Amino acid sequence: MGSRASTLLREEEIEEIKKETGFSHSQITRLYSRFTSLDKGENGTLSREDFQRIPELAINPLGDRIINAFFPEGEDQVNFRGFMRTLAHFRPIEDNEKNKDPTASEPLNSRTNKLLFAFRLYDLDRDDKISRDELLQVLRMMVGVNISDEQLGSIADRTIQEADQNGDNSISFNEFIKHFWKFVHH
Ligand SMILES: [Ca+2]
Ligand SMILES: [Ca+2]
Repeated sequence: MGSRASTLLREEEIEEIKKETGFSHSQITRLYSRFTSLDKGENGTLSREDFQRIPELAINPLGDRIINAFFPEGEDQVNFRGFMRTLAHFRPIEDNEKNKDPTASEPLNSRTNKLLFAFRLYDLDRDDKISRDELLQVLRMMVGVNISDEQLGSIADRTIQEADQNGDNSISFNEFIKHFWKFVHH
């Protein structure tokens, strides 16, 4: 079981993932054995059902959305590399001083990439905009049943009014970022 995991992951693969995601060697091997234990089909990829066995995701109101974020558009399997790339968004933000390579692309756990990840949890149809409907769906999942549709609707309307700058009644990623910063600085 555990030994199968460590024999299958090649050293150079670990190095590449380390560079791409910022996870340490031991984190990668640990997550790899987690990955293989979830991989019931033992084919090196995870399906949506595999993810649904993770208890933390099963009880999270946004669980399905988060699971969705692991899958590239139109695909229903994710390999270890893709799995790690998505997990990298959850790593805490570090001081960039430690990144010696100035030509390296923005780390997956940068503020912008974290916000993009959050944005995509809302943008279900992936048209790069959060519509009123998409916002409502997330609100409903998060607050449960204690708030009436009418109240939720007005929260959604107000949020869109505040964030929408070009008047298309939806929130683009740029509008999302600006709104987010306004929100955290108040
Ligand atoms: Ca959308
Ligand atoms: Ca807009």
